[in-house]
Amino acid sequence: MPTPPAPHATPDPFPQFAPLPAPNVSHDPAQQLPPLGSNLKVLMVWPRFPPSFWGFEGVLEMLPERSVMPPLGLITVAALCPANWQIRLLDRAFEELRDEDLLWADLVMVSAMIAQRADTLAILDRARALHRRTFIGGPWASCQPDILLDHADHVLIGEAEEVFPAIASALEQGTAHRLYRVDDKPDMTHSPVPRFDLLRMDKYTSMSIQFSRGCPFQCEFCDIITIYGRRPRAKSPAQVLAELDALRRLNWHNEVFIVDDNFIGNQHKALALAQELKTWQERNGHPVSFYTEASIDLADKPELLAAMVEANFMYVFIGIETPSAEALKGSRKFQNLRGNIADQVRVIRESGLWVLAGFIVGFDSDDETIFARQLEFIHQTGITWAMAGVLQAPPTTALYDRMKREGRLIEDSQSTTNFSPPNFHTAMPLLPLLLGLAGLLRGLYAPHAYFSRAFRSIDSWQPRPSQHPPVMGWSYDLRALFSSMWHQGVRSNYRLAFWSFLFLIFRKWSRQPAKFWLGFMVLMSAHHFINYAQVAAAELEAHCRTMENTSTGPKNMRKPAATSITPAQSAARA
Ligand code: B12
Ligand code: SF4
Repeated sequence: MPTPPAPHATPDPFPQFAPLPAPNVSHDPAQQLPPLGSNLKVLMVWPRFPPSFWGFEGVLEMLPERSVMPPLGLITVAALCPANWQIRLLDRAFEELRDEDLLWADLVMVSAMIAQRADTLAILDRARALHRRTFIGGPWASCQPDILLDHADHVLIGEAEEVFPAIASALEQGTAHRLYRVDDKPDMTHSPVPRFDLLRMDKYTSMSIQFSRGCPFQCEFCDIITIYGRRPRAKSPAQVLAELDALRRLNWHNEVFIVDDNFIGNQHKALALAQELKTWQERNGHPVSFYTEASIDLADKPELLAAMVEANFMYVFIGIETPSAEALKGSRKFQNLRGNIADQVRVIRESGLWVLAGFIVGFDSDDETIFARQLEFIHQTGITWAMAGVLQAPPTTALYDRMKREGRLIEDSQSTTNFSPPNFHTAMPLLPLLLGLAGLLRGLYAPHAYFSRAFRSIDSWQPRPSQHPPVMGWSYDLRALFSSMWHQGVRSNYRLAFWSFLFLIFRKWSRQPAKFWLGFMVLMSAHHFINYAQVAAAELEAHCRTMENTSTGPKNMRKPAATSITPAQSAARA
């Protein structure tokens, strides 16, 4: 067992900000557990994810890092803990959890999203079997606390900033409750600098910071607005710069993901921050590059776009969802109906931000032509990293409530990802829906389709001189290049496409550092997208075969009509 780190003397978690107002927190008074005493030993555990497009597992195979991002929720809560608590953080992406680790701790704290369900329950159950006290919070706890109350001693619904200091002393004194529900959304100008020092920084390809929470829009399937609210709240630029300074002190000089639900939710605050970030970058020699998430109306804000580019944002994730106006209307994603999406993507790219996007099939108005329409749209816009999946109705959302009202909700669904059968009875029968999605994935990630989009999107991307890719050093870069040549150029089944694209990068972009960097990143990520799409498609098809073979398949099961996309059609399109 490794020696646990010495107790960390955390400074006052709110060093430079005003005192907190009293929070509106309610709790279940029914049961209290014994005191834990002071000087607690706390083990914070971030559960393992199943593989997904988001995990970039195929890229991590070729790099020394083990995960794409750290658990920002846990290190934020760590900064709210009393200074005399001794905290260890264990990330299950690359660390085993041993009984000794659990036995060391007085309190095991877990954060999770629904996608981490399996590992989360396993961790909580193991801790309980070893008589350890457990506390869970995060997005899953915020939307399905009842499930978690059966496995954890304490559950927090909502955000921790304004309440955790009081909960911590209640844990010490034995007055803590089992369930806390925080109704007020905290003022983020009181958020502490997260405890980045608890992280094994060399294990991550990017760091995360958060500027704002919440989103002003009202998409029916979205739980951001039910968990974090529709009124965007933000930290002050000074707080964000303090977090970046903390990362600098820890020698971080790679990408930083600003994990906001919608970075431009409050465009004035986003602009003010971007301007401050530009000055910070210039003062510090552009040590990091940024990426974030934003709504499509970013295209209509030239001043904000320019400021983001000057601050060294490189790319942006946008929830495009579907080319179907009917589906956008039906799901109340009105902001995507105000312009021509293909043009908006072009504007953003030509303004200096490369675009990646999310796509969804399975809306009530979708018929079996949707797969071909999605493929066509994504091909035309050249969106290379297209995160396509099936619609789910996350608990707490308006869609969840509607499905319940309409008697379509599958209450005991175990679906955790956008490739699991939806947790409601879809309007399109399940079989063509899942097979259509499988065909769409195969079409999108056929090697030639992927590299064709990659080339067109990078070619039309117009980075500015202010954009500086992160500098990792020659030895890191060479190691990545050789590893990629070995895994992709020698061992993969798309070798030819790999070598053609590699030569293209050197021939076309070797004098343009930003394009050269992105070209290489997109090349390496091909290993993830191409392989994972095949795995996901095969799993969907296997699932469909099982459904066909069982007489008790879901009630909306029907064989696909000829209009659904087949792997052969999608390959031909590519
Ligand atoms: C970064 C991120 C990711 C990263 C995760 C990597 C990482 N290490 O974090 C990546 C890109 C991999 C990812 C993937 C996915 N994600 Co994600 N992601 C986010 C995002 C944008 C930011 C997370 C974050 O850092 N937040 C900042 C911290 C500070 O906020 P927080 O975690 O909520 O923490 C606060 C409280 O919850 C509480 N708290 C948190 N933990 C704990 C623990 C204890 C003990 C206590 C007391 C309190 C507490 O205190 C904190 C401070 O107030 C969130 C959106 C969001 N606003 O959070 C979505 C979000 C978490 N993701 C979500 C989803 C759905 C996914 C995907 C399934 C998407 C998909 N379509 O495939 C995938 C899953 C991948 C898989 N393998 O299956 C949902 C989760 C919904 C849910 N109810 O579980 C969210 C909320 C966004 C959304 N609605 O779409 N995601
Ligand atoms: S724009 Fe994105 S974050 Fe905002 S409500 Fe819609 S899906 Fe949710």
